[in-house]
Amino acid sequence: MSISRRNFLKSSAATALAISSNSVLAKDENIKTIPHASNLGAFYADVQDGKIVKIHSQVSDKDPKFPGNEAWIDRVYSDTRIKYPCVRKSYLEGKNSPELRGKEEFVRVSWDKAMQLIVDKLKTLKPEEIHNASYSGWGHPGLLHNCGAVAGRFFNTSIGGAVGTDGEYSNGAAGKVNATIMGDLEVYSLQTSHEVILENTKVYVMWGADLLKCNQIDYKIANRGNNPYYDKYEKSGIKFITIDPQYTEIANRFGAEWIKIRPNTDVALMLGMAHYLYTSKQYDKDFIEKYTFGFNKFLPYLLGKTEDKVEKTPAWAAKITGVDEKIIKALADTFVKNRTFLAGNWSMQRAHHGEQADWMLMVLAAMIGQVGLPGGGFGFSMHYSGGGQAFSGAMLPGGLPQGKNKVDVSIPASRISEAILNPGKKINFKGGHMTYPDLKMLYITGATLLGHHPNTNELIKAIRTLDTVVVHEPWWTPMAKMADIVLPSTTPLERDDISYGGSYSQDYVYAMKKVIEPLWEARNDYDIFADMAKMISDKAYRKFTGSKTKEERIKGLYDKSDCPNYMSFEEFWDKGYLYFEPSEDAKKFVRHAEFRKDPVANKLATETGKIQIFSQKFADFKLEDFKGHPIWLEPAEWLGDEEKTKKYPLHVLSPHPKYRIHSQLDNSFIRKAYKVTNREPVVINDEDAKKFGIKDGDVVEVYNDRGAILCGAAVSKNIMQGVIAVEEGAWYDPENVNDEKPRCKAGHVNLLTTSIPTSTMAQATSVNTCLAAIRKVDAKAYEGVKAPKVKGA
Ligand SMILES: Nc1nc2c(c(=O)[nH]1)N[C@H]1C(S)=C(S)[C@@H](COP(=O)(O)OP(=O)(O)OC[C@H]3O[C@@H](n4cnc5c(=O)[nH]c(N)nc54)[C@H](O)[C@@H]3O)O[C@H]1N2
Ligand SMILES: Nc1nc2c(c(=O)[nH]1)N[C@H]1C(S)=C(S)[C@@H](COP(=O)(O)OP(=O)(O)OC[C@H]3O[C@@H](n4cnc5c(=O)[nH]c(N)nc54)[C@H](O)[C@@H]3O)O[C@H]1N2
Ligand SMILES: [Mo]
Repeated sequence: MSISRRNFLKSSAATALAISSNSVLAKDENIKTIPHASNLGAFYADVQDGKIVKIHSQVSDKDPKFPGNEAWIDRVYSDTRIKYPCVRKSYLEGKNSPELRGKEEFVRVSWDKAMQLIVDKLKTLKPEEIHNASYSGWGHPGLLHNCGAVAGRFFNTSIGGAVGTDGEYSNGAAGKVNATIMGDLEVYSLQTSHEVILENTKVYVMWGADLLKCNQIDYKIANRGNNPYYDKYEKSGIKFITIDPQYTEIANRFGAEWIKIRPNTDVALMLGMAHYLYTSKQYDKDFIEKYTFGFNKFLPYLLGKTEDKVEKTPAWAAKITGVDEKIIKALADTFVKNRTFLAGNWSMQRAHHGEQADWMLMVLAAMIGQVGLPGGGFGFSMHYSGGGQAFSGAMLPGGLPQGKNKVDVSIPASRISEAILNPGKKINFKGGHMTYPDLKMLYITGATLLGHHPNTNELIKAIRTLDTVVVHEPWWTPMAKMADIVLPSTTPLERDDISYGGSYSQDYVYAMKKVIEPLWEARNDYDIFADMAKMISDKAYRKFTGSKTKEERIKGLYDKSDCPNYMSFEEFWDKGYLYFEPSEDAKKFVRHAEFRKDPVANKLATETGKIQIFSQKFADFKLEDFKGHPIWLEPAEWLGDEEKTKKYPLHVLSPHPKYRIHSQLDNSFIRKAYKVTNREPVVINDEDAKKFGIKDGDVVEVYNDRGAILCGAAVSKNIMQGVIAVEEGAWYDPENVNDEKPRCKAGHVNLLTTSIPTSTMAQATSVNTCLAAIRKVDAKAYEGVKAPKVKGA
């Protein structure tokens, strides 16, 4: 994933500026001020007597009020730190009893013992029997200690590899479609710059894109550099429209017109608009002819001349989406008559048939005809990692090479539980087939399967059938508690590293210096893997380390970039950062402009070199739920299903958390800013709350056939009726572990979500396709998640 997220990087000239820090340098000579950086931004840590006493932002942080970094102190010294290597009791005694995972006590062991247990187990297994679920990368943005990279390198260099994950949780559906349509994934590509938007855009559509919340953190180092632009957006006179079941904070700030759309029905809305643009002859015929392929194959479907005989009129779309027919037409009129930018989100494709959403948005944009014009067209990453910021063009330090994985089977992200439970089963995937391997071991470094994966009860059932589960973690997360062998990792503040940010601007390189010595018996993932490689063989050790020290690696990464041309490593390491200022040209970047200028010389990397409204490749897959052009398909659970909504009347969304990185920070003081009754809030419309007899601040149970969670009610007018939202990432905390499907005290939403795939093509996750019911309950006060008791500690 880290590679695809960077693939837009094309090196060009860059200027580097060394600017002075605006940080308040500590006056007290007993205090050392040390630069560090994380997904939450770059900062200085003040250290006194070996203890962190204060965190303050670096100059690159354009919104130092964001509380995330401050929480590092809390997190580093948290009671939830894993202090020693631990092994589940039965596993240590050789009885295993996998069904006791998550129910049994842990026993403290020595590092040697813990690592020997793992290495002995690895020697009995084939690489195809090990699932390395260290996917994602949110574990750590450092270029050396990136959790996924070190784990991958260990498996590949020491034992030939392991089974990975195919497709991601972020863009699982889009990731299997967009490149065929546009010749580019689009979701991780450089976006039209803010300057261009401010100068040219008249109508800005936040198609579910939460520009503020989602941009607070970065896949690399956050700079919150979009925030000053939003101050300008506010005063720009741009008309903002938000198409979202929720009225977000940024929509409110921009005074956006709110189109309340039923979740998972965007494709119908887009089809209704397309139909209207076609029949009112307002669509851009010239653009369609010159830049796209297959409109004539899509048209019969739009006009009801294919098997389904349904004309996709605005009236038809109104019934499905809940958006008035007149409004659908008025929106289409507005889009086509003004310079309009469509900012697509990612959560609408994290739903059943999510493949269709991105595809149809691109078709609609093509019909509007502004793709490649300044401030027009579409972008799928304006809400992510500082999308819209100008790219510096600098060649930055790269990452730790992972070596070759000889195992050629990866499990589609939505299918992990099913794969564990059904070894040898054959399924459709990417137009072909795949067969599930016979998994025996689950290995996790820097991710939390039992946090991010849908349908937690199904997952736990699957995990309790495996032979061995290993987790490296700094904290006692719910995933760590479900393991057999738990290794205490250092937090990033306990080791040296290097990284850059933001993901798109790529204008700062940061020294992530060790702030304090590792606490308790915590060790770096890198060193743990190096030691285990040595226990496997001297050759494995040499391959893993490349016969280099960590210091040599960090300096090596720096030296192989543009950085030394501007600052010596020593100066950089001392100062903490190096800045490359993006050029004036970079600030004028317009996505797809080259293609628009000359679609022959700059043809897209697609079947025809044009935008594929129709793809023969996809049509040839001959699948029921994925065709040669975008189509509307009813989701498995939605508000338009009269039967299912009788029992479960509310659509559950699980958006990304405002105050966390997924599950990270749920063990910090930031909880106080948003928890209700110390549990995850469930946002519910005020009329719905009345209907269900719920008041703001009540403890409620949200439940369906898959599971049940306790939440604190947050009654609001900023969510439409029929929809509730529980942010993903609360730490799972079962009431009674011996129940078959224990209720969660903390509000971990994935107990409710479904693991059905988006389609038989992408097999991506569908977490936003979820119905549930709600009721007020009496419940004991909740104290929050605790570390388990460990024998011998
Ligand atoms: N319902 C629902 N579920 C979702 C989503 C949704 O929208 N709704 N979104 C999905 C998406 S897009 C994503 S990207 C995933 C995110 O899923 P994850 O990436 O699994 O989420 P995090 O909670 O950030 O997990 C990172 C873990 O790494 C640990 N960690 C941090 N530093 C280190 C270190 O140095 N070493 C080690 N060993 N561990 C470390 C943290 O403590 C944390 O437990 O969630 C997915 N799940
Ligand atoms: N603060 C913070 N920022 C983050 C993250 C985080 O954990 N914390 N995670 C990062 C990661 S890994 C990712 S993948 C991205 C995720 O980016 P997204 O997936 O785009 O983010 P979400 O918060 O899930 O959803 C954004 C908005 O989409 C709306 N929405 C949900 N369903 C629908 C629908 O069917 N139609 C429409 N039109 N709107 C819908 C929601 O109400 C919400 O307001 O965010 C990144 N940014
Ligand atoms: Mo993500």
